[in-house]
Amino acid sequence: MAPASEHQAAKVPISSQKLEIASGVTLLSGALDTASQTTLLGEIRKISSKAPLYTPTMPRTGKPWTVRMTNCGPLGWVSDRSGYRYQPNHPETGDPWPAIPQMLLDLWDEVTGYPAPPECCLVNFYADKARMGLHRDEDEEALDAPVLSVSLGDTATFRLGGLERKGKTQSFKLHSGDVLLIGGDNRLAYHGIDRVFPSTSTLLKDGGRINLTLRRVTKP
Ligand code: MD6
Ligand code: FE
Repeated sequence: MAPASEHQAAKVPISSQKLEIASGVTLLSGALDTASQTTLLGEIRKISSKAPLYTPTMPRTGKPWTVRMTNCGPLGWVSDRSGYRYQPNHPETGDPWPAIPQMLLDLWDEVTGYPAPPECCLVNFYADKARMGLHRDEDEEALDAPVLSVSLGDTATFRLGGLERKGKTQSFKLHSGDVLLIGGDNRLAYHGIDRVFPSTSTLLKDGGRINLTLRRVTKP
């Protein structure tokens, strides 16, 4: 066993297949191998048993999202009639969010090199018809940190636009085990999920897709 003071190699083996989609937007295709995906899924199941997935509602209209959500980390991102915000407690149980699994903290360090850990890991669950409209991740103060996303389960079409809502967009698929980084010039780019393709992965026993987004919220 290595002494605790010695540098420890990240426990998550990541592949070197890097695709630069746009400035500051990098797709690490197939970054997590099947074993890591299974381990991570087990961690997410533990999180959702303590902090159950719930159906958030849209600001103002109160319309339900098609995606169900939960969080881990000191701060969770929530959406309800009064708006979007980060808060330390689950909106339904009132409990603090569970901790971010160590393997995700290691992945963040390895992939982002950011000098402080993520404070939020938003867990999005997509059943068959769920989708996510074009949006920007803009509720964080630490906009110098990228957002790191991990996809598990069924394949989805990710749409990436630019800094203006009406600008040109491109789309590409996200597969189970893919890691996507959005930062730099495009940290505030519009993006969303057009659709999920059922039965394209066997990772989730009952199908569907999980996406995790790790964010640094406050300035370190
Ligand atoms: C999703 N992802 O993949 C939704 N945001 O289901 C996001 O909204 C996202 O993948 C910021 C950075 C990367 C992302
Ligand atoms: Fe996003």
